Amino acid sequence: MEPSQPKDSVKHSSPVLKKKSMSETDKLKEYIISYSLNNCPEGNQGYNRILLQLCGYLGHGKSSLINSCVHVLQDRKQQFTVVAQSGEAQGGLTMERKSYPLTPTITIVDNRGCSTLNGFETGELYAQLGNFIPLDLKVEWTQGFEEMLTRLEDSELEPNFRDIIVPIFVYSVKRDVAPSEVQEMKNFLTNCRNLTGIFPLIVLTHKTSGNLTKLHDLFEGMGAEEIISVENYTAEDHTDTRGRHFQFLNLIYKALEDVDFKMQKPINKRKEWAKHKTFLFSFLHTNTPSPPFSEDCDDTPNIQGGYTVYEDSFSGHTSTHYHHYEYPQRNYPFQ
Ligand SMILES: Nc1nc2c(ncn2[C@@H]2O[C@H](COP(=O)(O)OP(=O)(O)O)[C@@H](O)[C@H]2O)c(=O)[nH]1
Ligand SMILES: [Mg+2]
Repeated sequence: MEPSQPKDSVKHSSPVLKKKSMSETDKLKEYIISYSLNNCPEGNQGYNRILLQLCGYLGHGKSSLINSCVHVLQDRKQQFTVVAQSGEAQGGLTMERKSYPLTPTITIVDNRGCSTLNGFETGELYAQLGNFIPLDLKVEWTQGFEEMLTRLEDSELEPNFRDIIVPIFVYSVKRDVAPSEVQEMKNFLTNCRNLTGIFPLIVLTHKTSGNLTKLHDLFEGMGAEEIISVENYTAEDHTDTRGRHFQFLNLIYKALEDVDFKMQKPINKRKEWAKHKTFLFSFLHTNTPSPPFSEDCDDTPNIQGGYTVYEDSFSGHTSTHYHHYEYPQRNYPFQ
């Protein structure tokens, strides 16, 4: 039995966000720090942590965003400190899903970022978003991703049903978007949404160093629901201002709104897990640009990707079997 709060428990009450006065910023901070999943309409449904999972290309400001979020939630008297190393060369085949607790309930999660969004490394991101990879575990990808995933499964790791994941896509305004990237990003964002049930929050970094309006419109055109532009606190420039603080508190607040919305209805975790596993194995098997997978999945096995995930309806356990099926021809948005 998963712990759950009674339905008539205290509900979240939203802070007033109309003015950006200091007291409103403080209220927002207080709301975030005291946020508890127990106060969701259906109780916590067995979840006890929210992971803000950062994703995006290399060098766009993910680690700096973590430093900024940590900074705005700490005591005002404390100096800015670098907790997540920014600009570091985390390359090669080592991946680590490094986590930084922000509050008792909320943890922000870094990763090294991808150089493209449709290759091997993206499988790693999808595995993170689907909660297939534990936090803070250094993993060497020697024989390839598929082998690693099998090893994770063999280690009898229980599916992680305790963490609720909010995807956050970080993009720097300084960069020019190539036409090919637009398709790649839209596809990626849609897959993130389907893996987590939440459309990624878009964070535009370096907001004063490029064409913010153009990028804002571009992401809006991709279906983004929340686009937040920020100037990160960095080792070079960490002058506190009220507006700058507000940007990061507002981002976390928006993430909590998404959690509230998702938690309004009962979540069938085992079914979601099986669906995500099918998608992930398909992606890893083909290792080609992946089409957004459908949310309208029924209980019949999905044979589209070469792997089939079977769910035992009695125990809820899943098993994965490999099949030599071809992808059926479908009209994907970008083919
Ligand atoms: N001016 C400015 N510099 C930033 C901002 N975000 C990141 N940086 C700098 O950009 C570089 C890359 O940032 P980093 O956080 O390491 O990117 P990551 O690879 O996505 O984690 C570092 O030198 C940061 O100091 C921002 O919003 N404004
Ligand atoms: Mg980084």
